Amino acid sequence: MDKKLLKIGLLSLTGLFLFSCSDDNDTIPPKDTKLSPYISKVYDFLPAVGQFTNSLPSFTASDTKESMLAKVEKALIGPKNSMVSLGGYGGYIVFGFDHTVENKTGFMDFRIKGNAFKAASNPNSDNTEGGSSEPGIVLVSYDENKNGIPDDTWYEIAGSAYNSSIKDYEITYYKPNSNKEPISGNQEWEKDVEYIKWTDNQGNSGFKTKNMFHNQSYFPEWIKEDKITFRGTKLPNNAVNEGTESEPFWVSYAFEWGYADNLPNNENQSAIDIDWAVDKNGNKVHLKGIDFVKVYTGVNQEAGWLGEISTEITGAEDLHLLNNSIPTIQN
Ligand SMILES: [Ca+2]
Ligand SMILES: [Ca+2]
Ligand SMILES: [Ca+2]
Repeated sequence: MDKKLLKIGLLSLTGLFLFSCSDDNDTIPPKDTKLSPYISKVYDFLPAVGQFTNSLPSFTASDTKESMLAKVEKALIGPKNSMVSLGGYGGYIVFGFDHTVENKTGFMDFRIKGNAFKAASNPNSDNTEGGSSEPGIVLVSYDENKNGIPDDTWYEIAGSAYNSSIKDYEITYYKPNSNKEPISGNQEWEKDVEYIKWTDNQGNSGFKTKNMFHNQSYFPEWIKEDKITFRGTKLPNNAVNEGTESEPFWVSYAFEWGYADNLPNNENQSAIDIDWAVDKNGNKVHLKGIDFVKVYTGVNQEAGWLGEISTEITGAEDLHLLNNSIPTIQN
């Protein structure tokens, strides 16, 4: 027999053997039921006013809410590390997994990845934990009605700053008039200090400044309405000028635990325990697992020329599917 034919014969025999083998073994899951430990779908995205709004992801004149959502999905689905920015206070994203993330008692369950980092160059030697933290508040939801969409009850993850936060905060941003003459500020970088008007329900109001580093519109351009309102819990300001008035050195400090884009992705306390969830009255709830996650920027503050505190998201992961066992923090 021709050697080549023999080889084909053996291969097809092997194929038959493997086929019959896997046929008899139902513990090997078919490929299409393999679960992803990462974000599988993005349901909603609306950044607030910010210097990276309309640029992470980038808006073009033909874009709509749907096409912007598709760009966010392209950036975040799977084990990638592309980045989207939620802009200033209230800007949000809603995403989900292709399975229910289990709440394992005593363990962290999932992690939302961001670009927070720690830096040693803090001029204030009493504070070694400085760096860039832009905490986002996390909400979780279980698909109670099993319809695959996030129309169920949301529960807030009560992180370490929950008790020092303002509940039921509300802020409205007014769409800027692109023909308005910019009002430059005292600092060279302050291109327009009366750029975007805002008011909140605590009696505060002001303008968000446009800086010289980012020239696109800071108001989400696919929104046709002349104002947008965001509601939620507001965290205390976390950025401090550790320099001087003339030589500012802004440090945005991390909260201890329980937020997105707050601590570096490789730190255990950047992970979330579903058992930290509370209902709208602040009472602890016990969820067996969660299908959907919402994150919104939790701080309404500008850090000088660094711009607003804006939560960035680079992905999310189910720690259990990744066999990453992180004991929870007792609280
Ligand atoms: Ca847990
Ligand atoms: Ca549902
Ligand atoms: Ca960030």
